[in-house]
Amino acid sequence: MSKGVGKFTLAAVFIILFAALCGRSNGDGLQVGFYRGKCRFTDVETAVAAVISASYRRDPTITAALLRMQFHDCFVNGCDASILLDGSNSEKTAIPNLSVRGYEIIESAKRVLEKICAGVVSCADIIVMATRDAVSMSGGGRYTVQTGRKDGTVSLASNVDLPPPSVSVSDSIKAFAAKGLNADDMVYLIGGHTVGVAHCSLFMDRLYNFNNTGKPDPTMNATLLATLRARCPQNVTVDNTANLDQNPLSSLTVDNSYFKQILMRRGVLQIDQELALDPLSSPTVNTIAKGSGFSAGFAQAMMKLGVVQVLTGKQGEIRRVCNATLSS
Ligand code: HEM
Ligand SMILES: *[C@@H]1O[C@H](CO)[C@@H](O)[C@H](O)[C@H]1NC(C)=O
Ligand SMILES: *[C@@H]1O[C@H](CO)[C@@H](O)[C@H](O)[C@H]1NC(C)=O
Ligand SMILES: *[C@@H]1O[C@H](CO)[C@@H](O)[C@H](O)[C@H]1NC(C)=O
Ligand SMILES: CC(=O)N[C@H]1CO[C@H](CO)[C@@H](O)[C@@H]1O
Repeated sequence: MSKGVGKFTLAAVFIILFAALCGRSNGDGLQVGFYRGKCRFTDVETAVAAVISASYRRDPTITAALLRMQFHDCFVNGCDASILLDGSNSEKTAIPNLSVRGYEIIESAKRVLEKICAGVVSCADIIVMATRDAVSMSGGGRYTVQTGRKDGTVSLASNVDLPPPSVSVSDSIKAFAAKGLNADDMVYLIGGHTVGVAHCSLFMDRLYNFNNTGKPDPTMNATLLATLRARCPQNVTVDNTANLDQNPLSSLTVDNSYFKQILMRRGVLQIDQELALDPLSSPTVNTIAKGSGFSAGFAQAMMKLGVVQVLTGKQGEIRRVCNATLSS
């Protein structure tokens, strides 16, 4: 009995020590409505929504940009806006960042807030609020987000270890598990590929020379193969893009259509197709494609993504502009 308690206490001490050493938690210190009453008479979430709504009306592809931004920010060093920092060797400069877009949208929301209540709202929270707003404007349902994140001060290209498009489902599950996200969370989150595009260079191998066979990926739908080959010819200097959700009526909508497409072997990236084929993920893919639970499941997974290794309380800082730390 006492031995059991001793073990438990020891385990608790280790967990606390570990958390203290890392200095980062998954969500402790965050709350819904953290900014209520903290920005004069302005409601912070309404102010962010106004900026995002105006941007969205000009360009509905911002939803894809913001989703990818939140994924990259939260996956690399936690949701601390480190992806926004400029610098000769910052995360932005790493190869997978080459095509992350939307920095200007976050910066303009920040400018609006700084004018009303300077030094109050973190860039890390703006990313999460802005993404939530864009998802709801794109038909994905509105979810509640917790706020109270602080901005990080470190951004290193060498910290960027995002999974490549050829990642296997089992390795991807491991990468998400390392962030406290389970296999179902992963499937829902990669469902973010229901909007947005990928460059030909990231799936060319599947069209012409899969796994050095000199042939296309046998798992790709023949109709899709022809379409994508036309869009991505060999030996050209331009790097075109193709929609990740190959249902043309739904490529700007956050819904379960991506999952229906991958069941028809119409996944664009290797990981997209593997999700539907691998027994580790295919049951969840089937459930999402055939049911009505995508919005709720995606929302829940986005909330979990938004609390990965956040800085709160006395940790971190509130930047004045999102591309630079206070001391730079
Ligand atoms: C194993 C995990 C993942 C891999 C390997 C992966 C890979 C990729 C790749 C290669 C692209 C194309 C980039 C380009 O051509 O410039 C892309 C785009 C995108 N990804 Fe993912 N991704 C993953 C997970 C996620 C997650 C979790 C989300 C969000 C919840 C997400 C959202 C997006 C979006 C929205 C785009 C389109 C961006 C745009 O149109 O600007 N991805 N992803
Ligand atoms: C690629 O080829 C290697 C051996 O040439 C094989 O072991 C591997 O399973 C192949 N991968 C895929 C995804 O087909
Ligand atoms: C493209 O270039 C490669 C050499 O880089 C060559 O082997 C191949 O035949 C070319 N393909 C076409 C379609 O021109
Ligand atoms: C391939 O895609 C077409 C639509 O373009 C679809 O009708 C067909 O069922 C798909 N094939 C498979 C094997 O799912
Ligand atoms: C959008 C963005 O900031 N992209 C950067 C990614 O990294 C390269 C350097 O490798 C920069 O030139 C880009 O500006």
